Amino acid sequence: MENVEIAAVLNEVADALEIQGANQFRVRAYRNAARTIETLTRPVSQMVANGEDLEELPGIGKDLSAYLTELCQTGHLKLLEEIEKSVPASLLQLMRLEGLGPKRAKLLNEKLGVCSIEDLEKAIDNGTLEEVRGFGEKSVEKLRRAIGELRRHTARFRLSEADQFVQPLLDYLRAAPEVKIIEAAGSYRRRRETVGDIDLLAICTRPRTVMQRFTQYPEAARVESAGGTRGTIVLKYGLKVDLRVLPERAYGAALHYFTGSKPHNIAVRKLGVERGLRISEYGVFRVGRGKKGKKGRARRIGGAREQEVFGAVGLPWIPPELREDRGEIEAAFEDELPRLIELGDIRGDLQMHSTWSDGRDSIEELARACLKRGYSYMALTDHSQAATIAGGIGPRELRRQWKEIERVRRKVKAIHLLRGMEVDILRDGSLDLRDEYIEQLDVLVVGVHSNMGMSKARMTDRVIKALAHPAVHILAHPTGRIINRRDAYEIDLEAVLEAAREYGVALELNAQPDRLDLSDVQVRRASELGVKVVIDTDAHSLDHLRFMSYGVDQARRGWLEPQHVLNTMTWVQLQGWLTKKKPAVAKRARPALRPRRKPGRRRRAATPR
Ligand code: DGT
Ligand code: CA
Ligand code: CA
Ligand code: ZN
Repeated sequence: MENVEIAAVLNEVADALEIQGANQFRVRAYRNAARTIETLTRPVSQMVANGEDLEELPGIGKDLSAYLTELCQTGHLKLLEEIEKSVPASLLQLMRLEGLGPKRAKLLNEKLGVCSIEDLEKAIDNGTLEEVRGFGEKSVEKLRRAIGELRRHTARFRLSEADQFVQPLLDYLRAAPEVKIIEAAGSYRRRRETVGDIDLLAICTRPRTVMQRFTQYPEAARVESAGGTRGTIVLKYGLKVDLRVLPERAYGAALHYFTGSKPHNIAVRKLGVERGLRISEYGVFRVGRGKKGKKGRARRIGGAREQEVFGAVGLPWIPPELREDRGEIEAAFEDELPRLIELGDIRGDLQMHSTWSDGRDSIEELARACLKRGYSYMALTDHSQAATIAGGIGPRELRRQWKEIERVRRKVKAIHLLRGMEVDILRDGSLDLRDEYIEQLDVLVVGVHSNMGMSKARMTDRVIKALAHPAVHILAHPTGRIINRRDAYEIDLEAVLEAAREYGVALELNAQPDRLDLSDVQVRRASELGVKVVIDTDAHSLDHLRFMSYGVDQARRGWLEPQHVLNTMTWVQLQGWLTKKKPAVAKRARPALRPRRKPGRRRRAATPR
């Protein structure tokens, strides 16, 4: 069992308990445990198999440790089955709707007998939902939207989810000596933010043996089809995987074909036709001229390697991330393909949260982890106080935090630790921190975390007003979308980009795999307009720092080169970029400042107002 599956079961237990009205502490214990498991770098099942002590993990006590062991060994949890007897599964499904927690789901069940999303939809349509206390016109509209979103979104998997399942499967298949080459093509190889299914391609000495191994994969829930060279399984998690075993001479052509995208393939095939070539998943063929209208014989001219496909139509090899027929073929002809950014170009991470707000790890741990990743700088950006659910911190705590930052700076000298904050953009576009504090930050990240339902015009004004503040460096997660869960808020991104350029603000490409905000197309537009992009992990734990690779994948899909990205700068360059903003703020902030204290006299931290 994979960690995400285990975490999902624990969350189900918590949901079910909550619907039953169980003790809040008990509910929270399961949620915390789920979070622990989710962010773990090693498979719990492996720890169980090794007989390791699970109680060493944070938030895992004796009971939970026993449940985890049971789950890993049997794939089931008796406890959940017991609890679920009294809670219909469809009611649990209801809670996947954005904005509908266990309490309200339970209320709907009791008042209207709503047991499923279909029931809820009926209750919305016939107006009975609005009669329930606490469900005004607005929240009903929100639920209607949430149902639409859930329906539209659930068919695809996030790339990070796919990674969790594809990598172990590849390892499993590679362990067979008959497998010479195996790799994943399709949208997975193009690093799309979500994937519909996984397309594996292989070269094997004994296809049947490998196909058998594939269909016997322990994580498969069922086998949809299995032939001599082609099979399809569905993993327990719901992800569908195709495997095709290919002859060596066609491998490159098949890799190109199954990597796609379809529009890219069609464009390349058309180029082939213009040159008297037939390009398919079987190879590249020169079509002989047939006599008297008859089709001539086709002669194979390539197909073993992907380069041969591109080369046949006069193109250089095109990186998979660009293969969307968004101008990559034209650019390749002109020899103007971008020099795409790589993970190794990243020199620091400028958004992360520590235990001071809603992060899980301390500043020192974060600093050491960033150093280990080879970064030369990093910014700590805990939430400001308006973000109450995210443990936002006020000025008094901020001052204490700065002392802690000083301490860590002295201990972890090899990395430049920037004093930052992720400050809320309030409803009216003002910032959730006074200028006298803002002035003392090295990096100011701003973002919208509340009132996301505003009209497009108001939201756009709100964000642009914030960007106009002279100290702002970075706009975090500019559209607010959460993949498979929440649509972007209404905003005129083009206008925001124009403002960002005018005010010299960088736009974030938030690398959290469920955000990836900005999207590939948006990030490309930003760089076209000359707006700097910053790829941040927005890490809430040490483990999240690795999400940088997802940000880089998305940036590559957006044609970004290193010079488009703020955090490829050297420390000296970055310092220059950051401090450009300083003088303007200092001027604004000065009137609010108290008289400078005399050197040598200690003063206590300012109290928040
Ligand atoms: P997905 O799975 O929805 O995330 O997207 P893909 O791109 O992986 O698409 P998929 O799995 O349906 O097919 C894999 C690749 O096979 C696709 O990217 C291009 C190629 N392909 C599939 N159907 C066609 C087609 O009708 N024409 C052409 N030219 N290529 C196709
Ligand atoms: Ca696919
Ligand atoms: Ca497919
Ligand atoms: Zn944020």
